[in-house]
Amino acid sequence: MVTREIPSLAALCTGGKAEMARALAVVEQYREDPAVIALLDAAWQAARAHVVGLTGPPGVGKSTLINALLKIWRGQGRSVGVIAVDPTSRRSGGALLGDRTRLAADPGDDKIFVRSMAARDRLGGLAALTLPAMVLMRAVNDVVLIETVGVGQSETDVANVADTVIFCIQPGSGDSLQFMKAGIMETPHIMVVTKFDMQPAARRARADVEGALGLSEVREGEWLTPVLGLSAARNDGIDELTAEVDRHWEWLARTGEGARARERQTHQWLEDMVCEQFGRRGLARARVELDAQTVGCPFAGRARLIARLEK
Ligand SMILES: Nc1nc2c(ncn2[C@@H]2O[C@H](COP(=O)(O)OP(=O)(O)OP(=O)(O)O)[C@@H](O)[C@H]2O)c(=O)[nH]1
Ligand SMILES: [Mg+2]
Repeated sequence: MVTREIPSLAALCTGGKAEMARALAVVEQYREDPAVIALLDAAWQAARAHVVGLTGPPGVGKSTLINALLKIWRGQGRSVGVIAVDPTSRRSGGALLGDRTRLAADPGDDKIFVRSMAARDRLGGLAALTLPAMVLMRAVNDVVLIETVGVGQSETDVANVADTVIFCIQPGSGDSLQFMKAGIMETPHIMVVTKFDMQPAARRARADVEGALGLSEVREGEWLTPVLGLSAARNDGIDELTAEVDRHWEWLARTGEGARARERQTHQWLEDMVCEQFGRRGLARARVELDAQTVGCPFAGRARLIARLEK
């Protein structure tokens, strides 16, 4: 049991890792508490971090890459929150902190906060706590990194919570590429071919990805997905990746697409939630309100919607 004392946003911003851990525990346990909802909406409005999603099949090198990214971001003085969504938890019944992430983060560094969480059926695979955790970490850190594993559904999920989606592909594996070609997967903002020290398979993989991306039409003013090759194990090409991540963030701000995308995401999240709990008919009943709830206070809006639909 965690104490029900709900931290304020100010306390969260100054309280370091201990306060964040406590806040996440409280949010998880007392999700429908009005004070929790108020905290989440306050954090929502205080959004400051760039939310980066990192996804790719098992073993592609995500954890190794995250370690390399953390080194660079910390070197730049940025604080980073990491959320690792663990797909194996369905069997084991719960994710242990860092049990799959294997991050080499210095535990004494108060500017790196890592939280691993179980993927449940909620939100189509993303952990039910992922969105609230992201919102809290986004109000406190400079960068929030969300790692998900898999091919297909989880890419779509992470695209729904991240500003920038990085998709990792492994030399010699054609699977993920098939999803892209078939249009099952949304085009990520940055494509990365990992283990680029594995020549020539890595070069071939990059050429394949470039070929697959060439199939989709790019319109004037749209973001052109770069395809990078890097070796996280050799710390080679990571600077180029962080530069592209920053470039995408600037593009989102410059074009206004960042704010529009966040609004679409909120709408989608509320819609998924209503549909999951109340079905298509519930969704039809909630449609008008849903549109009004997408801005401002989505957590309070969600609670109001649920209360009304349960009547
Ligand atoms: N040659 C080479 N091997 C790498 C590189 N990066 C990671 N690996 C190896 O690939 C394997 C998987 O790396 P991880 O970073 O654990 O991959 P992951 O995507 O986090 O894996 P899961 O968490 O199981 O999904 C390990 O044996 C790494 O040592 C790289 O740049 N080059
Ligand atoms: Mg991993």
